[in-house]
Amino acid sequence: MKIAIVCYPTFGGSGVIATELGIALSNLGHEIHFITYKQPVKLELLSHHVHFHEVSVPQYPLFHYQPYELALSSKLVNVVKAHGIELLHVHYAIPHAYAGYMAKQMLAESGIQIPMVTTLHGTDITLVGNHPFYKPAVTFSINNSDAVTSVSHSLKDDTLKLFSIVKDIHVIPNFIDLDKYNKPSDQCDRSSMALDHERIVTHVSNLRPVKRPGDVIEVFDRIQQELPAKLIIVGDGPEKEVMKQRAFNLGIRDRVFFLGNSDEVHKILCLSDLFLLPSEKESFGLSALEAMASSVPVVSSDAGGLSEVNKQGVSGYLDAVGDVAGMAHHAIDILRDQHRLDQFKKQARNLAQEYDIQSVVPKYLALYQDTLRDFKSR
Ligand code: GMT
Repeated sequence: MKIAIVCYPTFGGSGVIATELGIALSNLGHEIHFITYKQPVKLELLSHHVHFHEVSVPQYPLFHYQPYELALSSKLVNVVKAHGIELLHVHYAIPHAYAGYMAKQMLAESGIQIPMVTTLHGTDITLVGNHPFYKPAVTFSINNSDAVTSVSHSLKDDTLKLFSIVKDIHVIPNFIDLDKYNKPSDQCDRSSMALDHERIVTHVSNLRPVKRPGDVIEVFDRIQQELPAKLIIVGDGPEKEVMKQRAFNLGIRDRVFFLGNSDEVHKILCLSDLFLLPSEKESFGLSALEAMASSVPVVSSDAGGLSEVNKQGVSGYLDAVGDVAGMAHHAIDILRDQHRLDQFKKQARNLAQEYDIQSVVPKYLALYQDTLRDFKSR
């Protein structure tokens, strides 16, 4: 199959999933064309099965806002025509589903009919897409997709609650390449980050307010009052300086390491003992799954789809959004006793196996095949 994938090329989960999906499909012999404004961070190797088409938006002084959707839909038209693409898969509704719909209309004028699958990832529904300025366009482009998927049941429910959706939404959960995350912890060099007797707590995100990064510092502060520990923060974003200041004010700045963005998160998780994810909203929580796959238990909020991934008392614990005392209590409970920590580590890895890339990618393939068949029979 020749498939065009539209995504954000950044460190965000939607871009990671889109890229890993494309690579997995190409390994199965499909021809994949990534269309976005920069080469996706996880796309290291281009091969004859994997292509990248850059969307450029020429600057023009008249435009206060540069029209990315226009450039993207034109690029889609050109790539579909030049490479005989059979299906579009757009990740993140805004503005990808809208641009995809426009491309379909333009292609139809040239007698080319092509189906579009839209995958909803989270903030395109719960945070941004729900804004009245965007809502009609998001509703329209979801309803006019040929198939729609969401990464969790919770996100599907939110989509149906927040928008007037007439389309079926298929839940296909996010996935993980378990082999990449299976390094035994005794093979990870912890000594660069902590002393032997210290626990390592980790948080990975885009450090936006929706992740409640301030709670990460608050929870860690309570943990380190009870047991020796270090905190590693991976990622970059608008709350980073606030976090540093908070850590400084609490007198724990020397115990908190900000590593910035990294495409080697698996190496950092390998040396971690606990993962914190206290988000306000989280449709799935791919970073929590990455932690679990690395045998790292998760203490998270119970927002959105997190309870579908992190199981209470098995892979870690979930507390109400903002309940930093509860999260700290649960974190200490896991970290205090080595036997208990080992048990949680094992259980976290076992649960992550439900989301193995090998079992989830075929679900997308089956959906593509059904969508193409229905589309052709119309
Ligand atoms: O979390 C973010 O702000 C990034 C965002 C994205 O689009 O990359 O993440 C969303 O999609 C991920 C992949 O499906 C999910 O794992 C995240 O839970 C979801 N984020 C939110 O819902 C806040």
